[in-house]
Amino acid sequence: MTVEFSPVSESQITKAIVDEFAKEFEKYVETEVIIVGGGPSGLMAGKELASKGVKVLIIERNNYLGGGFWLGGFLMNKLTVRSPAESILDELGVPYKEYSKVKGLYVADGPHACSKLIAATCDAGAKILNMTTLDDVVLHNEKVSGVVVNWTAVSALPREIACVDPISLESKLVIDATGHDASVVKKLEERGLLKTKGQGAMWVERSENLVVEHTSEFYPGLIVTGMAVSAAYGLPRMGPTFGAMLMSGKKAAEVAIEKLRL
Ligand code: 48F
Repeated sequence: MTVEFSPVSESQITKAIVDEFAKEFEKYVETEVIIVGGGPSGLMAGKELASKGVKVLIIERNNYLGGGFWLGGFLMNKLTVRSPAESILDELGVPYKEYSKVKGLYVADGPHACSKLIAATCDAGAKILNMTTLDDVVLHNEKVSGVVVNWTAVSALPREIACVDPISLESKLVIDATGHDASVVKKLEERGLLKTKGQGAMWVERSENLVVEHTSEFYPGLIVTGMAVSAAYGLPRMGPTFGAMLMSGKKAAEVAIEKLRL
């Protein structure tokens, strides 16, 4: 096969990237919802919000999106969801099967499920800022009103060789979807504005129901979703099963839409 690609210079490629990045970035410096963390709960929340026309930006410290959703657990890339969360796999077009020995326990391929969720979130219109790490929150009149971020490459360097100030992005709401770390919530705890209970020990059967139930506004302007809910409220952990992450993301989007309407 021979292919004749259209003509271009090196500088034109650079300009295309700079122009388009700058245009989009400028548009998202102020947004309706910022989601910190691009794991299953954050992606699901982003997909739901964007599909309802909400302007949403997902901030992810890694180059790749998906968090723990690429793998089941222990480096084995079969993931599980429990009924009724297979309905979300149906929505995303992820193939799965019921585990022959346990009714209501479904198994799917991690890479397939994760890439479908990422694609659905992007297709819905959520914008992504990856390689970007949360540094702090913007706090106006005791309400979370945005985030302070820096490039992950800068954040990862020792302070003494990387004195680069972070920048702020404003939003009406922030969603903490940073998983076990609950990084956004912790910024408020460091200032004595709230107290987290810390994640409890493993108890999958209770944990999934409780995480969805507790997905809520944890502090004015700040909604928690996914394992950040568990860390914030002191709920048991659940290990490598993801139904509650997807359902919690959906609920976080509902809570956000409700707040945006007020
Ligand atoms: O950890 P993660 O997958 O969180 P989740 O959506 O899902 C948890 C499950 O994967 C699993 C479980 C239950 O099934 O126990 O662990 O709650 O995704 C969190 C994402 O947030 C990013 C991190 O890189 C990951 O992709 N993240 C964490 N801290 C920061 C961050 C930060 N400070 N700034 C930006 N991104």
